[in-house]
Amino acid sequence: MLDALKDELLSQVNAAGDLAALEEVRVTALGKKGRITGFMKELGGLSPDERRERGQQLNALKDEIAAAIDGRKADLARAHLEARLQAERIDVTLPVRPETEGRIHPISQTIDEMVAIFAEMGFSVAEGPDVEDDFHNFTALNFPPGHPARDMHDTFYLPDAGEKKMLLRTHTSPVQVRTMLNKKPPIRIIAPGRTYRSDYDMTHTPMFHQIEGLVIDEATHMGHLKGCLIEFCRAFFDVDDLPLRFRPSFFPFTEPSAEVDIGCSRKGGELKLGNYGDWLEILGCGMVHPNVLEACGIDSTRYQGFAFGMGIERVAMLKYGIPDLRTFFEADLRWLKHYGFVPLDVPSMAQGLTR
Ligand code: 2U9
Repeated sequence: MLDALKDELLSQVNAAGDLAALEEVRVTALGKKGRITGFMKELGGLSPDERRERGQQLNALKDEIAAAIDGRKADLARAHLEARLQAERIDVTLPVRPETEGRIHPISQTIDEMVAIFAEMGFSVAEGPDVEDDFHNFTALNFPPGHPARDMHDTFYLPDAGEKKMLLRTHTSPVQVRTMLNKKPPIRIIAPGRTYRSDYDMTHTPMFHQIEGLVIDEATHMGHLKGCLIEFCRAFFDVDDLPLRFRPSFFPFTEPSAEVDIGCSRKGGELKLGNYGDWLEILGCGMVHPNVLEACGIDSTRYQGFAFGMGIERVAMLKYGIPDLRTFFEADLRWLKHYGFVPLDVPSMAQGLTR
């Protein structure tokens, strides 16, 4: 009779398809009201000899069923793990999903290219705050109080908070002012970054980017300025014999000052860069005004230097054929996919600026 029970329970154990079913079998056989337990309870009514024999049989049966349950439990656990490993398997050799890769904005790429070129010439990158005070943005740069040049910049002033009038920098020049106030010459820095002017039309956005440069040393002269900018423009536009023209100009912070044109041709509505007789304005520059040096704590009888500035959107549009300035800041992913750069295309002088 116990043999029949054993066969029945063992077949139930082997038929249990999951841990819950197996537990049910265990309760039916070995639980408080289980069938084996029931027989155990009947032992008390037997004679001592019968009780010993029947007790040994029941204990053996109990052990065998418990062992079968444990074995089945291990089988189920192994099968469960195997199923998960099959279902959750990942193929690490598959290529990266292309849609997860973003694009580098043309402004960032252009800044990276310029940094690569100037780094090669020994310039460091300097940064400063977007929110500035009147001294660092205007006064130190030789804009006298009430001078019309201050109006030219269409400054965004912040709501009054305290005695100091704060504003959004109208150029990155305050970065150079801060560098001169904090470091002794020789100085050789570029300052790329955001700038702000209250202006919005086809060719102006209220936020735009500039890169400015500053070199201060004891004998830095106009020849260094010209050589530096000629080398920069030829590298940036990738035209070896690109002609440059320096036209006299005026800025409050430089004297003498010049605007720089590069050679081009506009025949047939197409713009080509090179020695074609036509000219295109590209940047401004000059020798740092002695008043600026003195305002920034530098002895103008001992040191002199040059500075330059250019708009990044403008040269990016030129170099990459982007027709409309305003699209730079519309955050249109289709535009970014078209004009953006792949992240691994990192500009460097050794590997090429941008492929
Ligand atoms: C210090 C001293 C001198 C920076 C310079 C220009 C000429 C210039 C414009 C180009 C187009 C700005 O983006 S734009 O509108 N900039 O023409 N910038 S010299 O001169 C400095 C700067 C800082 C202390």
